[in-house]
Amino acid sequence: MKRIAYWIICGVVACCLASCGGKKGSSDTTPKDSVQVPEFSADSAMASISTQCAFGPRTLGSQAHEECAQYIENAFRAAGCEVQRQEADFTFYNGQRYKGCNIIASYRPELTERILLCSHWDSRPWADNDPDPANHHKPVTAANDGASGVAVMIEVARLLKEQAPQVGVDFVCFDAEDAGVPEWETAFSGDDQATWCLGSQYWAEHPHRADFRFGILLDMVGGKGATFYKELFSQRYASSVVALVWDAAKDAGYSSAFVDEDGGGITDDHLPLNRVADIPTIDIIPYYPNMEHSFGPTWHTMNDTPENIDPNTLKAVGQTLLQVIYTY
Ligand code: AHN
Ligand code: ZN
Repeated sequence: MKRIAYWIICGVVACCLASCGGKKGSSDTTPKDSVQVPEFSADSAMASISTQCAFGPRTLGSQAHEECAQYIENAFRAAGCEVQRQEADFTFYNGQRYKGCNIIASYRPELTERILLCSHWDSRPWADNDPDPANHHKPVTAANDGASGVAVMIEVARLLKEQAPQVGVDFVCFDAEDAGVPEWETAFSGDDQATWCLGSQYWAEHPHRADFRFGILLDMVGGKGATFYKELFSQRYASSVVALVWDAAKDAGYSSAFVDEDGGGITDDHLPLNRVADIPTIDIIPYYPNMEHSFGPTWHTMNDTPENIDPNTLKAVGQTLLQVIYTY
C-alpha cells in the first residue's frame, strides 16, 4: 500500500515537471534531443534540378527563365506555401536592362518566429571560366550554380507540409545573382562587386518582411566532393548562426561535409542581407582548398550540368537544414 502511494506521488510530480518544461506555451513536452527530424530526399531534390535545367539556361529575358519561374512558384505552392513574385528592373554591368523577379514563398506567414532560407535561381549568361574559350560567351546550365539551392529549398518546403515544425520559414529565390562582370570583359572600370547579386540587393532594399531570427544562403550545394568551410563574412556578421548550423550538421551526421575551419570571404547574396536588411545571414558555399578559384571544377563552365551533381552533397545540406528547423 505504501509503495503504491509512493509511485502515485512520483507520477504526479513527474507529470507536473514535464508540463512545466514545455516550449513557449506549447503542450509539446518532447525534449529537443528526441525530436523526429524528417528525412531529406536527395532524389526529390535531384529531380527538381533536372526539371529546372531542362528549361535551358535561366538567363534573364529568356523563355527558360519565365518557364522556370512558373515551375518554382508552382512547386512552393504545392508544398503549401504562400507565394509571391517580386518583379524588378535589373541593369547589368554593361548597361543592358532586363525585367526579372525574386520569388518569395512563405510557410505559415502568421508565425512570428521565423527563419529565412535563400538561394539564387538565375543562370550565369556566360561560361567565362570554361576551359574552352569558344564557350566563354555561352550561358551556363547552372545545375549546381543556381538549381541546387532552389531544389534543396523546395524539398525542405515539401517536408514542412508533411510535418509541422515550431518555426515559420520564408524561402527567397534571388534573381540576377550571376550578372557579375565576365572575366573576358576589358571595357569595365566600375565597382565589380556591385555588379553581382542584383536580386538580393533589390530584396534587401524592399524586403517583404525582415523579422527573421537569421538567414541561411545556399549557393552551389550539390557539387561532387564539395565541402563547406566557415565563410569569412558569415563569421563576421553572424557567427552564432555559423555555430548553430555547424553544430546541426554534426548532430545530423554530416560533419565531414561541414568542416570546422575558416574559408575565404565571398561576395554573395548574404552581404546585402547582412549590410542593408540587417538580417544575420550565413553563406553555405563550397570551398575546394586545392583549386585555383575554390568553387569546384564545374564553376561557370559548360559542365555545370545535372550529371555532375552529387546527391550526397544535397543530402548533407538538406538534412542539416532540417536539423536546424526541427530543433529550433
Ligand atoms: C564572385 O565571384 C565575386 N562571387 C561569387 C558569387 C557567386 C557566383 N556565386 C555563384 N556564382
Ligand atoms: Zn555563379
